[in-house]
Amino acid sequence: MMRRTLAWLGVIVCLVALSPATASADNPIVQHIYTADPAPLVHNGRVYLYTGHDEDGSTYFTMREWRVWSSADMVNWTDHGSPLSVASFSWARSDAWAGQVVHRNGKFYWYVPVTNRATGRMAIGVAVSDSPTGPFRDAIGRPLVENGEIDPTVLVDDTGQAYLYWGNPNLWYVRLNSDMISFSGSPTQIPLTTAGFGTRTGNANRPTLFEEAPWVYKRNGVYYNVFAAECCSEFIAYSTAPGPTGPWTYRGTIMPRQGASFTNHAGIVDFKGGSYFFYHNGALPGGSGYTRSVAVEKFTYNADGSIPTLTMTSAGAPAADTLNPYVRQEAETIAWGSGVETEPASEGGMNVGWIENGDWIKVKGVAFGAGARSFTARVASGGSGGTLELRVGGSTGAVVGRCAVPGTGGWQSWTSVSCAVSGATGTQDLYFRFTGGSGYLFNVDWWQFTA
Ligand code: FUB
Repeated sequence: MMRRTLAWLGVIVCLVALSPATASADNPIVQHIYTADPAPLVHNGRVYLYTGHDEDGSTYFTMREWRVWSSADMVNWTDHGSPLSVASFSWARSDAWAGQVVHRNGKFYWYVPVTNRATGRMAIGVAVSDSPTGPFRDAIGRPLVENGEIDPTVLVDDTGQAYLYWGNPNLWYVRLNSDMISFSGSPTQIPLTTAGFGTRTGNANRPTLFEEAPWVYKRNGVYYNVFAAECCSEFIAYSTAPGPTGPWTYRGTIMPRQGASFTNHAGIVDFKGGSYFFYHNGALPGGSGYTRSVAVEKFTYNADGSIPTLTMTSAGAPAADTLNPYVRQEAETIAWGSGVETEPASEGGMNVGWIENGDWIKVKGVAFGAGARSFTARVASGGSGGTLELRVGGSTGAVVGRCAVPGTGGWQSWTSVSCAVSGATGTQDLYFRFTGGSGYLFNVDWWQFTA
């Protein structure tokens, strides 16, 4: 668990938040676990973010499960837990590495690399779900394709033809059938030419910059292949092509080597009128090449379709929308959390837990409008409870409400508590600050204001 290592970061962020001239950090996107290998998907007005999960203290790519997050505004991210793990594939042994989810046929297909127990080689599996948040199940009960290489990405072309690309050290593609769980023809190598993928020096076995992590998509008739370049450290570069199978032309660097992780891994989507670049680094306390965190930057394509050079920031992307406090919001919808963690809730979804005195959560861009009158939260406590403070202006900013939370006899024994609210108007960041005695105080499942 990361709460101890994150405590000091919370103090720093709090101080930054209190400085009127400085925006508080929103990168990395998730603070309570390490995340890696982002794969965003836009669906029905939300962006779903599929990631790996680097285990705490990992000294290799120790990854057992994938995680799902979603957002309607690019700043507040809802934790949907882990709907897919190595254990979901009966034939897999380990290594829940970088994958991607695509939507087709009314279903969500998640392509992932894992190690095949029988062969000891990396293979690509495919899982399927009716929902972007799962649960996902192994779609075919065996590898979709296996050649010891990793990092699948899928493009569904305008023609309806889908392509699965993957590879390290080579770059492969195969034509997927419309069922998305089988393919036609044989895996084919994309020629790694220096014209197509840039020139690497000092490595006779790998003459081009292509290392791994392809992310293939189409925009305005141009096919983009964004990939991790060179090793180690990696930077993010890209190539373009007039068709899905090439010929590719190297276009240069998107994100230079930065950020305390020797790998990087990109995913790009357009959302609510903006373009967003997801990547990972080692920005959290304890962060490294094996304890990574996913972050996001907003960008604008140049007029000729080229992608500008991007720098990692701690500010992250600006809000693409506001958050409505007058509908039920999940407690695990968080812009920044200090000290808290999440777990599956008995009433469905996830809840925030492991709350101790002084912990806090920021929810960004809350549209209170003319003003909130009261607040209700769904809470549980196997201890003696505490106080849920509502603040604006910072985690120790002005108090606009205080809800007493009783012991409820169990950490999943839920009850609703309400309190009056005064001074929450306009659009501003909302802070939940948790106070009480020693030990864990209470859990929170969801909350809602009334106008
Ligand atoms: O996360 C494990 C591996 O590290 C991924 O498959 C690669 O893309 C690199 O990020």
